[in-house]
Amino acid sequence: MKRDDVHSAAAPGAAIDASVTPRERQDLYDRMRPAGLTPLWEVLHALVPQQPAVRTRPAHWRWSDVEPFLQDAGRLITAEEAIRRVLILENPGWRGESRSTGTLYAGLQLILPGEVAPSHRHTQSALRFVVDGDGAYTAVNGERTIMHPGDFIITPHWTWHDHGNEGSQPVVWLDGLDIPVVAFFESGFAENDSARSQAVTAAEGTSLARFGASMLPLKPHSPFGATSPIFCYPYARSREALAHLAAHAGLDPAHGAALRYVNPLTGGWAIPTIATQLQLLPEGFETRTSRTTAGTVFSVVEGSATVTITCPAQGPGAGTPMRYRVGAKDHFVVPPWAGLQLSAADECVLFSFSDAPLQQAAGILRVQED
Ligand code: GTQ
Repeated sequence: MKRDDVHSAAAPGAAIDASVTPRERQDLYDRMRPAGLTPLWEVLHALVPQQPAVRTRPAHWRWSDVEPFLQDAGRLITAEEAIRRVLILENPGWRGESRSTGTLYAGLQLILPGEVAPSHRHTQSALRFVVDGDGAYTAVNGERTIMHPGDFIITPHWTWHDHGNEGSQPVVWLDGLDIPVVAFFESGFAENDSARSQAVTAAEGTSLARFGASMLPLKPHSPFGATSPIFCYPYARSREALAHLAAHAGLDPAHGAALRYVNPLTGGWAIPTIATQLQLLPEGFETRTSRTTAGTVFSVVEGSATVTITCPAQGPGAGTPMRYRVGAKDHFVVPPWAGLQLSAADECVLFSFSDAPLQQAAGILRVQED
């Protein structure tokens, strides 16, 4: 009998008992299955891989491909009936599972003038990044914020939130949620509000005035627990900061001018489970290749770039670089541990989110820059 037939999972050099047949072992496995037992040594290499076993694939959704489907959805179902009229950016490696990466959900939500997406709350944390159109609102905890392209808005876990559009344009934003994480923990709760839209109890801009002027209230106050008390980070401010840094403060070779969104009460991530950042690449800037175990969803805000994604040496798509030419309002996914290189054709601004805070908390985040 060949050694490999008997000991498929054996470590090199391991002592082997050649008198045992594969059938004897299979019999044992068959007998123990009804007892709820299974042998680790048959699965150890898959359970504890030497390199990340990545199902997430590189993916690109062109705005010109997506927008007509959003328009069609707008004709065929109301926001109220749908509750949330969203087209999920489903990763080809996770078809049927509503995931953009293994841990993150992303979708594009459309709300037409006059519509309301009714108030509800859930354990999942959500971010909104405004992609197209102006004048819709999100309400969180009694405060509304009017959405402008590029604004980053948080709906903290277990807070009532509703969306509406009292403007004159259709509005589309990117939804990012930790849905797969909460599902993994089997810990999701949700409730519908008795009110269609929650009552407005605070003037627009109150949370930003209280927490977003590099100042904090004199008395301790943390309305959303571990989540940032600022629930709208206006694009105009973030972009101005990045433009200043790009012009006057030098560029990070792997990221250009880049800043992360912060919880001003802790200095930590704005959302406890999701890292969010904005970066600006000057015209012609070519980043160095970087990779991180945190799979990432990108939204192109302005400009255009060539994105080169190189998957790890093992697994589907191994080693062959994928190259996307991306423009404003496009979305793309960089899988965990894939190399990412960006070349800006013209000045380019990118928003992105990942599961880095969870990996950091677990001590498993790896980042590599060439
Ligand atoms: O707006 O609350 O894309 O609950 C998916 C689930 C959006 C939302 C989504 C949600 C929401």
